[in-house]
Amino acid sequence: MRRNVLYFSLMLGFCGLLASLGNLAALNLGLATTDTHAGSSVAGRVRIEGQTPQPNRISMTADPSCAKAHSGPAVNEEYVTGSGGALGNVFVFVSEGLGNRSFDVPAEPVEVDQKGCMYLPHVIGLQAQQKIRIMNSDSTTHNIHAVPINNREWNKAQPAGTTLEETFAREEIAIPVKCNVHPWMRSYIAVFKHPFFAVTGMDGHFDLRNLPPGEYTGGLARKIGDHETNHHGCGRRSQDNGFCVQSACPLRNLSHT
Ligand SMILES: [Cu+2]
Repeated sequence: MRRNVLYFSLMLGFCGLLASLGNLAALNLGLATTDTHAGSSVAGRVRIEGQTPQPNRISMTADPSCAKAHSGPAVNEEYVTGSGGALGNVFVFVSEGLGNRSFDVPAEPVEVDQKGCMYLPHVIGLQAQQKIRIMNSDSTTHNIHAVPINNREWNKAQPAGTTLEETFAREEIAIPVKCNVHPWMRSYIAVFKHPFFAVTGMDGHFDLRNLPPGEYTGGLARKIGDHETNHHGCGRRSQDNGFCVQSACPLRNLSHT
């Protein structure tokens, strides 16, 4: 049986980020090469080197119904970390190498819920023209407002228990989403023109599956922390968007057996 093995190879440092985080020690965000999977798959792990930032508490006193939905204090998801410096909520994607191929748009929508006046999940990846279905499981009204640069802006009031659907026409990494009622509510939507993207879990792990054979360049995108003052490798435009995007991480197809 033919076995395509894609091996994730990249240079730490080249695709690492260095950021100063206020009173935190310098933070080095890099990728660790990990798994080699049978089949056309590229996997790895994103982690922070150095001190792990602690999440800040969110005050929801402005809307008691939001606070009531949490059994303990709510915390922001700017940094979602696991053991060993694992960093979640990072987009990993193919940035070059797919040529002029076009890809079907998935029929299934991507879903995001508003629960406890937070977005679940906090970051969302989808393909251009794929539907995003947004629920409101809360007992309060939200106002969901996407603020893109390359796509149409939309801004909709969403009463309790309702669902709405939207799409984005063009690739954009990433689009801030906010709630005009609850200022702490923030989400980020990355729109890709192909299906080869992933969001790291709390363990920092990602898996890009079903890649056709070839050589690819990869990308990383993550939210810049509010207290970060130095963002190596991030383009100006990305910073304007509140995101750090790096698009030159080599993903090499090392073997076909
Ligand atoms: Cu809200």
